[in-house]
Amino acid sequence: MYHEKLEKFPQNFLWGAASAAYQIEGGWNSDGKGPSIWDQFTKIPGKTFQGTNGDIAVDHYNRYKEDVKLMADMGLKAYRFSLAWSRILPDGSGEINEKGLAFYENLINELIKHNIEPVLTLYHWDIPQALQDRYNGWESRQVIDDFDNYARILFKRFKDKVKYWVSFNEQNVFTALGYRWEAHPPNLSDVKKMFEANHIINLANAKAINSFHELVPDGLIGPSFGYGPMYSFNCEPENVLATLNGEEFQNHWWLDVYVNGKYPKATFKQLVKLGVAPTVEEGDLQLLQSAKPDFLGVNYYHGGTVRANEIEFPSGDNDAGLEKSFEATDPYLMKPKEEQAQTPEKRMFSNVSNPFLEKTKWGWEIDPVGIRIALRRLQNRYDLPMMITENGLGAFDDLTNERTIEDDYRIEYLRGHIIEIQKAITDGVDLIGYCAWSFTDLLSWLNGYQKRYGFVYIDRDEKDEKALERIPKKSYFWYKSVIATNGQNL
Ligand code: BGP
Repeated sequence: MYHEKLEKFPQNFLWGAASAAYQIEGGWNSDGKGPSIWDQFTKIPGKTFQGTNGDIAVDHYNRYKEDVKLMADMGLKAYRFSLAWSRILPDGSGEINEKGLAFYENLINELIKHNIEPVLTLYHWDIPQALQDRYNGWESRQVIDDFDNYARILFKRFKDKVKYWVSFNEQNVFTALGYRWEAHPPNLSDVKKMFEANHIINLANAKAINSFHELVPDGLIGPSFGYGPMYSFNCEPENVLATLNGEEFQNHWWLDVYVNGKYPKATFKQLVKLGVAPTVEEGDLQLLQSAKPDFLGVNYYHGGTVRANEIEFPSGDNDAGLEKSFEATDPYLMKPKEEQAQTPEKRMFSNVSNPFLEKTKWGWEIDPVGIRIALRRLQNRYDLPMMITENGLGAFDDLTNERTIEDDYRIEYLRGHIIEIQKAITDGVDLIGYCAWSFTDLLSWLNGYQKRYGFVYIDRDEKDEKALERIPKKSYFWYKSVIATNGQNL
């Protein structure tokens, strides 16, 4: 695609930055907050880097005014943050904790006072521990009403102040890490449970979106999906087919449900054969189809490269052979054949490294062009307005003797991605805004405080909170000028 001249960013483009409650707030039991699954999980030895947790995090709960002031001085147009469900409903349902709600109301008022558009995420991974204990959280259909109740409290309270709402953050990531890889709470490795919980989350998402449209007709709501476009390793047709499978299994499996209320057929059939497909009850698909998001939130860090799996399957490998291993004919009653069922993608594709891309210190591919590919593919397939709700570089930062942070590498990363976004806009993509991850440094879920993403340095480390001083980095001043010139000074 050739453009003689790139188009300007739209007027009112939302130049933003993002965060999540558990990663910044601290105050884990302040003012009546109940524990979330993360409060419990991070205390299990060996689960997080050097045993770090969000008990204090970067103390945003007590310092939000200082943080909003830094946003205002930067000229930030939008700030995406999440609410901790257990701050508002310590028990998950029942009595509202007014003090918890007041914290968010004050934060929102402070943002509005400084002309910063709040982008409110309902759920960024921290379900109340009480609901986990009561009925295993997302594994039970009871959670659908409880989540809706929580969401409705917020819709009613903030409908006149908040226009942009995100329902779920990276459902693909928290279900996989929580139910398959034992890396997030609830710390399980059970693929069947992952697909079951995921389906229930889809229903909770749909129900809450319907409530939103009833209660906040002028607002916009959508999920934030962790999207990574799939590339074929090469042009060998088997690999191209595998890439199709990869895109379906890793991405369309969620996005098709959000937008069209349907699971992609090929993947669903595979899961049925393996006995790990979710239980779809009567009425589920109608609910899913009734709740279309108004926009798609896109979290982009990197994509993935795919080729056909070269593993040897048992002789005569085919679906007939596979089916013999099941005891029942009703797909929902089939017993998963362990090894196959725990790795359902094995027959569809395998992930390989991309020789053209460099990686961050944590092994994440750096691929600015991928953000343009992502936006183009999503626009074509779903045709909804989009917002980049996360994108950024995790890096070690050094505090110099002059107490500055010269993070040119972060500027280079962000600049590269923003240029590709501008190209995507010029291509015709409908993009509302861009929220870099993150505004201040914060707790990386599993990587402690040393993996930093912020425009603002927070002077603390794993062992010592120190004074939690806020120090704007070089990238802060760079982004300030990007915003001031609406993307002309990159
Ligand atoms: C996304 C999450 C964010 C954030 C980011 C960086 O998946 O939505 O909450 O953590 O990734 O991840 P990490 O801290 O693991 O580098």
